[in-house]
Amino acid sequence: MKKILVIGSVGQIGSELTMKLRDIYGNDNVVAGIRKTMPSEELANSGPLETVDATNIEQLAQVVKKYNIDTIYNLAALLSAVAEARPQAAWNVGVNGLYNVLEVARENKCSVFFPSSIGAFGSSTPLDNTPQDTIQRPGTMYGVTKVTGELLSDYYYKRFGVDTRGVRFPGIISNLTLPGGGTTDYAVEIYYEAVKNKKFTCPLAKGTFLDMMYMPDALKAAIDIMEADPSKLKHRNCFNVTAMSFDPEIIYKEIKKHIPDFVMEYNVDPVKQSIADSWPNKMDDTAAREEWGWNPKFNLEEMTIDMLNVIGEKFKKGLL
Ligand code: AKB
Repeated sequence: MKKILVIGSVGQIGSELTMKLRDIYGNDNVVAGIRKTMPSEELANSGPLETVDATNIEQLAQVVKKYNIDTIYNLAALLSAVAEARPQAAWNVGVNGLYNVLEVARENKCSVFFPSSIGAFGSSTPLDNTPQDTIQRPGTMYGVTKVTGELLSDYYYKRFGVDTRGVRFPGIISNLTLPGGGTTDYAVEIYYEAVKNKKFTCPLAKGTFLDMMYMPDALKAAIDIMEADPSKLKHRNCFNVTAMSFDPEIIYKEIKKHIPDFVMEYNVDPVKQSIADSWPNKMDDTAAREEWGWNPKFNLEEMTIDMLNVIGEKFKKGLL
């Protein structure tokens, strides 16, 4: 049985991924790595919990040795908009943190999952049907950390044989833990505002198309790539994966089908808009489909029904 460490297990993806991994591999085999944010009761009580700051290599190595970890999911990162406000911190967590993870993985023979992003592309990338292998010259610190992470991960595989694998996540939409400081966060916030206030102010302009994915598919991608037959992988770091592409008008109209009096207005955030304009409209994820059977389950219609049900229930119970 795998022995897994999730670094960043209270974040948007980490909080759900840790619980999913515990379901699959057993509670005791999945260590939740936390830093400052308090974990939920469910996370804290269902399995081992350790303080792990990826920028502290001694602490990281100690936890890996203590639990005989063989697989590390490194989810520690600052999202795109916040990384523009704090570029030094974004580099430290995103690159120095990953370097430590790779070094500890090399010494302890661990596999490593690295989440890259649509942010690894830039305005000189072909933005429609963005190929798996293409120009990557991002203009944001977030993108710089992601491209560096992809290269470092490939290097550790080729040079040291560390089993590194990863995907380029699009915007992830979920209903448990809110994202913080991302450019695609609007596609989560719109559901909460539709349920709570029937009104949403969108920070991205009409016509801004971006790749998106519902959390159950994101968890599946992270787990399936780590379970994939290595002999079939021509790429490793990192695979384009997408489930849908829409602009603010399309998601607004989809929600309006269920909440007819929902209204949306625009107040464009220039930082987020310029980031979004440099990202793909839609990626080509053929390599992931061919090399490890990537096949997302949720489209916009299905995701919207599920999001509105879950958030609606929370609202009725006074939990929002
Ligand atoms: C962000 O918007 O920063 C992230 C991402 C697409 O990587 N959600």
